[in-house]
Amino acid sequence: MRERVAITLALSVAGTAFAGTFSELESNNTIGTANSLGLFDVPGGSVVIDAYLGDNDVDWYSFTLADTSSLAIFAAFSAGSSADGILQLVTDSGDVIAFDDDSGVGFLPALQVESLGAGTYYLGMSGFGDVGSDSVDTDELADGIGHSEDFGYKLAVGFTIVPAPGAIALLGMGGLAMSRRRR
Ligand SMILES: [Ca+2]
Ligand SMILES: [Ca+2]
Ligand SMILES: [Ca+2]
Repeated sequence: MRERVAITLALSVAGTAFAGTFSELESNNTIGTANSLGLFDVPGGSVVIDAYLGDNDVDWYSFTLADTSSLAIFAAFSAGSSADGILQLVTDSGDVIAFDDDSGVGFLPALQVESLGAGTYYLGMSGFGDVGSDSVDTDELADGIGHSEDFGYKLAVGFTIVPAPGAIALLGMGGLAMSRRRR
């Protein structure tokens, strides 16, 4: 048992800022007040966000990728059953790069994005009617205005980070450099 705890700790330190559950902290209604999920580095990591979307509420989360990553996000209900959420993925400069409405359970969203470059990104969870798929490639951010959804949700966010070819080469060279240094 004690060994397992030690291994889990080692993995979380190496892989991600958060491992486990993150509880949202209001107010997080703009990208400027987004809840930070931290820095994710090789080999990636995952976090489950525990949150509530109230009337005209929008929940923004930020994360930073140390290297190119693929991202999978899946929303699930924790309270309520017929709720309709939407999800936006936004760059550091406020450009909307992905949107989903209903790819998850019921009317909840899910997103998969390949090859996100290193940098900081923002995830916005809001209610149906706030923004739509036509907000992609624009700066139209979810602001919560215009929806009357009211439900609890969990957002599972997972990253797989593969070092760029140059970085892989450097890792390989690291072993070589160490053996050389021993001479
Ligand atoms: Ca909220
Ligand atoms: Ca909020
Ligand atoms: Ca939806």
